[in-house]
Amino acid sequence: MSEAVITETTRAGVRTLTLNRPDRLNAANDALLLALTDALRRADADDSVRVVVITGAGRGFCAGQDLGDVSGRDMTFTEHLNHTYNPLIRTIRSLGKPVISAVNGVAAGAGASLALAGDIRLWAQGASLIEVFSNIALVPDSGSTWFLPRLVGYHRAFELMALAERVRSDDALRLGLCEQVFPDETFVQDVQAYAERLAARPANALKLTKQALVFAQTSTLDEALDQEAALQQLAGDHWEHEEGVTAFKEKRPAQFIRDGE
Ligand code: T3D
Repeated sequence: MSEAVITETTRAGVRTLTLNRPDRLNAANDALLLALTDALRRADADDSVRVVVITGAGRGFCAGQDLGDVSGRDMTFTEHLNHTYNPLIRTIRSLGKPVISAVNGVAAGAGASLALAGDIRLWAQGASLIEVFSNIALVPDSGSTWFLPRLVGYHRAFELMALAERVRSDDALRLGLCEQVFPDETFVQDVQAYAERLAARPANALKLTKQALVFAQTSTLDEALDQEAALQQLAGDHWEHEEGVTAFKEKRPAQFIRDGE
């Protein structure tokens, strides 16, 4: 049996996790979801990994829950979400490294949530996103109700969810659902180049920046200011900060990758 998630790591510290059920547009069964969460946790624990990329094999990114896998399941919907999708989304958000959702094709249902959950969202020209849940009379899950309205506002989110409208890449860029759109033909190379650029940035500072941003999304301004002050101490005490300042004074590019890190 082929692996549900293929793991590859480059020398630059980019770990790519490829959902690998291409004949089902990478629709998620439990094996895939648990393998992906496990792979993310491993990436977090591995000091040689500086950036994580999640993408899909074949023409789809992820078509959401595998609908062939639902009937006869011995879990309720609530139990299933708490067992599979929710730990996955929480792991992405709490991961101490940037996670790129590299959306190579259609992202539907929980696959749309996965596409939105990355810290950076890179799309291929031919990619699309569908909050498809209402087509099968379900509620958007895996974080879609949290991510989407923050990006497009309540009303647009409701419309996209109620009508299960397909959002194509040009609209996704306009609506803020992705940061970059790359040509289909060069997507893999463009994502890799982007990820390597990110991997050369100061890893500790990026980890703390993510922590601060995630915290601030549910905090008051006062709480965010306190959190920034605490995290700035951690950043300022780290060797990366000294290197950044020294490089500035010496008028050379900062070197944020050290041997053995
Ligand atoms: O705990 C819980 O269970 C609740 C959690 C729910 C989370 C969810 O994600 S609910 C939403 C589940 N997903 C869907 O409802 C999406 C269903 N798929 C589609 O609507 C369409 O396939 C797409 C719009 C995504 C793409 O359409 P298209 O025309 O590009 O491709 P296609 O021909 O429909 O699909 C290609 C193959 O993939 C096809 O198989 P075949 O006929 O070639 O053998 C199709 O059946 C299969 N496929 C696509 N999506 C799924 C799937 N098989 C199983 N489950 C899928 N979700």
